[in-house]
Amino acid sequence: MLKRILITGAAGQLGSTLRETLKPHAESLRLSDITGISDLGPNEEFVQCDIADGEAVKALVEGCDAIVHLGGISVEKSFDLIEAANLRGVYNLYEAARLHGMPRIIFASSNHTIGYYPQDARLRHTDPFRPDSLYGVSKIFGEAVASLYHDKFGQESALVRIGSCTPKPENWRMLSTWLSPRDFTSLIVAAFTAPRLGCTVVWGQSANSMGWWDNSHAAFLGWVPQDNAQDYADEIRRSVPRPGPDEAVAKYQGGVFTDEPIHQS
Ligand code: NAI
Ligand code: 15L
Repeated sequence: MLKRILITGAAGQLGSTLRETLKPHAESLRLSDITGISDLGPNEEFVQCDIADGEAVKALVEGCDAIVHLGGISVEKSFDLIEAANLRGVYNLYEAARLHGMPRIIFASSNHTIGYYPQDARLRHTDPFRPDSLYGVSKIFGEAVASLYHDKFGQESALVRIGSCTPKPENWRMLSTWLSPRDFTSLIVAAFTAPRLGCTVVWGQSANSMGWWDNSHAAFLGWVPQDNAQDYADEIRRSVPRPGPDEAVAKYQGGVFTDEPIHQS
C-alpha cells in the first residue's frame, strides 16, 4: 500500500472521481488544485497551489510517494494560459519530484497529441505526433519533459494519452476513445505497483471493440482494461444523431479540437 498519493487538479472532473477510487490504494491522499476543495474526507488533506509556482510545487510534492498529475488547462485556450499551467507547471512538477525522491508520476497526456490523424488510422505509440491544438502541443511538451527526466535521472512515469474519460461514452467518437473511470483507476494502480515502469506511453482507452490505438508495447504493466464502449453503442445510436462524414468529429481522432482557432490572449 502506498503511503501518500498526490493528486494535482483534484477539484476537476477526473480528480473528483479518482479521489474516491484511489482511496483504498493509499494510506492518505494529498489533494491539490488552484481552486479550493472543502469536502475533505478522512485521510485526505488539501493544499491549494498554482502549479505554475515552482517553490509552492516543491513543498507540495515533499512527502508523497506517488503522483497523479491532472492539474492544468484541459481544453484549447490562449498560449499564455497554456504556457503557465501546462508548460511551466509540468516542468515544476518534475523538478520537485527530482528533489524529493522521484515518486512515480502518472502524467495525464491526451489524444490531442495525435488529434490530426484520420479516424481510419491505427496508431502505435511510436507514430509521429500530430497535435490538433496548442493544448495538444503542451501535452507533447509534458511527455518530452518526462522522457528527459527519465533518461537523465531515472524518474519513472506513465504518459497516459487519455481518450475521453467520462462515466459512460457520450457520442459516436467515444465508441473509440472512451476510457472508463474504473479502467483508468486500474491503470494507475498497475503503473504504481509494476516492478518496472520506465517512461511508458499508454493509450488511455478501455477495451473498446472500435478502438484506434495499440497498447501491446505496455502489456508488461499487467493492465487489462475491463470495459468496452461497444456496450453503449445501441444507446448512442438511439439518442445521438450520427455526424456527417465531413464533420471534424467524424473525420479526425481529435474530433472538434481540429476546428478550434488559435485563441488570442
Ligand atoms: P478539468 O479541467 O476538469 O480539471 C483540471 C483541474 O486543474 C481543474 O480543477 C483546475 O482548477 C486545475 N488547474 C488549472 N490550472 C491550474 C494551475 N495553474 N494550478 C493548479 N491547478 C490548476 O480537467 P479533467 O477533465 O479533470 O482532466 C484532468 C487532466 O486529464 C487534464 O490534465 C486533462 O488535460 C487530462 N485529460 C483529460 C481527459 C478527459 O477525458 N477528461 C482526456 C485527455 C486528457
Ligand atoms: C481532452 O484532452 C480533454 O481534456 C477532455 O475534456 C476531452 O475533450 C477529451 O480530450 C476528448 O478528446 O474527448
